[in-house]
Amino acid sequence: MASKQKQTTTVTVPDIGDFTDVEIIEVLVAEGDRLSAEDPLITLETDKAAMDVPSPEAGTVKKLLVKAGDRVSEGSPVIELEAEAGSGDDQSSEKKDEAPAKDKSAEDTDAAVSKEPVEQEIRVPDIGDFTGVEIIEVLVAEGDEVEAEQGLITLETDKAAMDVPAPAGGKIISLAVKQGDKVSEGDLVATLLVAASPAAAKPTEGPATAPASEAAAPSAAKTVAAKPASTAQKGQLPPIDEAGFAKAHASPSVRKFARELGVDLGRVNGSGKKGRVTQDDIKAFVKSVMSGGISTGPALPEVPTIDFTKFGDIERKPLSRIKKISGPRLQAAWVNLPHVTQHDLADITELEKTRKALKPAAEKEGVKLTPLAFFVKAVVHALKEFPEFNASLDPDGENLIVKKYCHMGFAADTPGGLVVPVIRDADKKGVMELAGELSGLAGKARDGKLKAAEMQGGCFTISSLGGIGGTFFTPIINAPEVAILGISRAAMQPVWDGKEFAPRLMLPLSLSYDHRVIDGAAAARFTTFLAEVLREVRDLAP
Ligand code: CAO
Repeated sequence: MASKQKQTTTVTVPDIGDFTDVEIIEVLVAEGDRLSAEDPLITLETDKAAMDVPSPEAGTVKKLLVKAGDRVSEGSPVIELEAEAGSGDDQSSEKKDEAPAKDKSAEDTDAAVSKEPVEQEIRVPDIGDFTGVEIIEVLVAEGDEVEAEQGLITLETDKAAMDVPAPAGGKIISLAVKQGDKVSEGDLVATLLVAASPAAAKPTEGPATAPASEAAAPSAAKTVAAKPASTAQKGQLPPIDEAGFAKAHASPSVRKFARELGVDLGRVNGSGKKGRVTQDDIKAFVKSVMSGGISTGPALPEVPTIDFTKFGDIERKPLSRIKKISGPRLQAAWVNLPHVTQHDLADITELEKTRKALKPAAEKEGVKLTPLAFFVKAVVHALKEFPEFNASLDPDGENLIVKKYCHMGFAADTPGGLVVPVIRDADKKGVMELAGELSGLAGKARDGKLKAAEMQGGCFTISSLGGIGGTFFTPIINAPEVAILGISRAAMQPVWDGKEFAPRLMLPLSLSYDHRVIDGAAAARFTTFLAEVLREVRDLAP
């Protein structure tokens, strides 16, 4: 045994992706604390994620080099750690020895499986409630060598197309179907001569949950139900939702572990301090999914992957960082919230006169008074009148969380993509102050200088394309908000006043709302009220 010798090392912030200057929201240790390897030291929070920095080895905290509120980047010192060199080394070498030993035994188990090629009948797997489903394409021919998971036939229902893949690598010795045939679960597709490789032999091992009779069946001529490639199965891990993964509270090593297993961290309940996800939580999650204990819901049908180079020259341009972050969020909102959009027109003829009259005075104050400031103020009034629009649904869908504050988000178009700065306490501000904040935040957004806090806490979002053009559109709700107002370009229109057509400046409004929370009647009342406030320039004083 090595003699225990004290050794002081400085623990620094590891690679935390593209983030710099990240705030420490919590320091989890104190000087003198004894730590085990992987114990969390500090929690960092970006606008996208909270993450812990763990101790790389066991030891005692000799000196704390940071405090809550400090900002750090990769390489910033966190603590001085007095490690016991002997014990630390022993531990890591033990760990190193352990892993390969496990791999080795796994290989040995695989290698011990039968060396004889075996015939497998491949049958149509569980395809839900569908029967008599048409085979629109046969992707292989008799005599073809196929790899595990390679598609054999494509089925098409009125809802989805799906492939039936080979459960193992091998040679197709006979095909039982042809294009145009109609098949149901259990129908024979093909017979496969499975090569005697460990991978090919895997199905004969049987999953732990397989019925005893199946697990004990002889390996020759075994019937295997293949999995359709594009439908979700019980016992199949759900795809990773990047936004949820990024937000999950876990250390870098746990994140890495989750990635290796393909686990969506956002779905795992953390049992650690403050809900931190641990390696054991991930293992428990995987076990639970595999045994069918956690339902992962149906997978979305996939968009076909196309090799565009077959049709002409292409250029591959990476998406901006903002687009990579906002894309999954927009998609999550689109697929999780039942959107309905209510359209209306508001007469802003008088409002525009008021704005034009006030504009020179505003300019003297250095403020650009655009119509948007009035729209924000009018929406604030509508939110006060209809508080269920200033709310979010509980994640379990049981309660509505109505907010007593009113922070207004607005979509801003920037060279990097769409961002949503938030005006705090918009209900406590006049039109002139709102105009100042709008242009200040929009300028910062365009320069990429918005702070995370300036994009958080929004209650409702306005997306104005009025400066650009268009009539109506369907904005996507900035979930977990429950509604968003899209505003298009105002235009002069002839409006019947009871006696004649009068030229009026009409503003197109498009209110998308979460139909789980808001009824159509409430949405129509909201836009009608909003149009009235705008028409009468009611309570819109500067
Ligand atoms: N109708 C007619 N004219 C309008 C208008 C409307 N609804 N809204 C703005 N305008 C006019 C303004 O009056 C201004 O003209 P003047 O200079 O003559 O006064 C001009 O259009 C330009 O306004 P702006 O765009 O500079 O300022 P804004 O306050 O209206 O908007 C901001 C600021 C940040 C919202 C805007 O620049 C922006 O980024 N819009 C895009 C938002 C977006 O991408 N939404 C889609 C998201 S997907 O849901």
